[in-house]
Amino acid sequence: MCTVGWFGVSTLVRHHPAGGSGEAAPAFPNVVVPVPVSTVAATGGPFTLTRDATVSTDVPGIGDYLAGILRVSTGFALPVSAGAGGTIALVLSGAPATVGDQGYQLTSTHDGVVIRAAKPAGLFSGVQTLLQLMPPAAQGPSPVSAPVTVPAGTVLDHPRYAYRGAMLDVARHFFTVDQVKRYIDEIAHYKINYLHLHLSDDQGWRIAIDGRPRLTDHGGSTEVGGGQGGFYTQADYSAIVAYAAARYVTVIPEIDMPGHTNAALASYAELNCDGVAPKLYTGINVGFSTLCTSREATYAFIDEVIGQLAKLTPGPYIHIGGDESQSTAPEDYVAFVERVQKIVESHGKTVIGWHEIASADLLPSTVAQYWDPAGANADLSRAAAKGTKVIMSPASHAYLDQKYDDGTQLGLDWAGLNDVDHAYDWDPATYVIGVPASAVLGVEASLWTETLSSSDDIDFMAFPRLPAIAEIGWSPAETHDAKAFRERLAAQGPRWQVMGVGYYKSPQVAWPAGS
Ligand code: TNX
Repeated sequence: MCTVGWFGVSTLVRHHPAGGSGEAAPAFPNVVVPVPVSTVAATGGPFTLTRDATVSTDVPGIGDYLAGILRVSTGFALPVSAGAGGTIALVLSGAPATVGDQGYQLTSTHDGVVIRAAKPAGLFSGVQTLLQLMPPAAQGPSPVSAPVTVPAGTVLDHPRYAYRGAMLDVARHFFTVDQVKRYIDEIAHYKINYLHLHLSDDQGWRIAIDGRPRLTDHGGSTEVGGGQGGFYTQADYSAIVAYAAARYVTVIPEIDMPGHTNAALASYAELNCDGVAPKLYTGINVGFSTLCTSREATYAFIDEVIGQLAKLTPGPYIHIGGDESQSTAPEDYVAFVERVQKIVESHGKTVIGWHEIASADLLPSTVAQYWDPAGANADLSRAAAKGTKVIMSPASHAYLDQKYDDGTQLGLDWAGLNDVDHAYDWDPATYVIGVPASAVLGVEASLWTETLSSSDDIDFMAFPRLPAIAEIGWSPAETHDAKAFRERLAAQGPRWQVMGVGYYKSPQVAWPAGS
């Protein structure tokens, strides 16, 4: 049987001699996104999953996750046991030191697959690679008769950046817990390890805060276009956090302030300098709202909100927004950011804010998230020189809400059109003048939802660009190659097809027939 028969990507059929054995090993297939640090093909494979296969694991949840997917697609029992010795073995020892905390080593032979890592997060990433090395149907919703194979070889892999995020705006349009879980599953396939939830904006407040019922009853009651909105109870939110954690994704809650706050201002009059609550807002213009930065009531409110969010957040970060505060005087803005940083710190969390916060004196731990396509920002480079870490989300490349081309029905285009080649065509280490490679914590793909209201809309805008940003965040700079990336991406098409993930069939990619 042909070991790489399903791949259908031209470069995969190249063969090269295997060192010394005299037997030819097939080239390792170029199908994994993000591309691993190194892949070496071996002879004697492939591994074929059979009815009597077992999974052994040092981390029960990861074994169950993998077996759960493969049971659905094969109908095999795939019992999961603790320890070693399974046909597929997930082992927390013996990995080379280079894998670090998030990497892994995957070895596949005729007899089985072993994934080794130092930490569970690494094992989970190895499992994603394993799934992508199997035929697409292995991730499908019903049993298939075709064999599930894995090419023989070794993958050694670890991320370029520790932080690889995806942001979902649940404020402009509300998305249910199940819709967010669906997106978590989708991003986890590409080794994204942070989900940033934009929980409040002018058009809606989406998280219940004890003692502040109007935030959700009133502030959560609408969305862009005037729909009914919605919000998460704290139990809902905890369910999202737990679901994400089981996929090694850490949730970062964002409460955007002092601008982008009309929903809060409409809910509590005391947050307004004139003491008058504005009407709810369902348009898409920005820059008109601000919390009253001179009122103590504002800081009491923020302390309550951040305090409760901190308790719901096992991860280190709370995002305070800070973007486009065009209705806040610059000196008030600076004082506000400096004070809110301390509130977040007092609740034991680290601040992330959009890069405008760099006009303030930042705490050493505070992280700035860069969004401007311009690639230069004096405040940010000054902060970076003093040690501020930066997450890169330049809108022209990493904003998944921007249109692919002139004909794209969904999305906005203020940062320019952004087809997949363009989404992939940048380097976080050199993007912002004055922000050196050493200051870059990672990357984030942002999905704003002014024009998006369903999971189909999310899928269409996120795929295939989210994998482009994921690869920029994970893979070594030396592997960056647009043509090779397009080939890997093409191999994802059939996968999305079987998983029911609708995607934009960018003409830049030679999608296999039928995907
Ligand atoms: C800019 S850049 C925003 C969002 C919008 C988005 C639409 C930044 C941090 N904020 O408020 O939703 O553009 O593309």
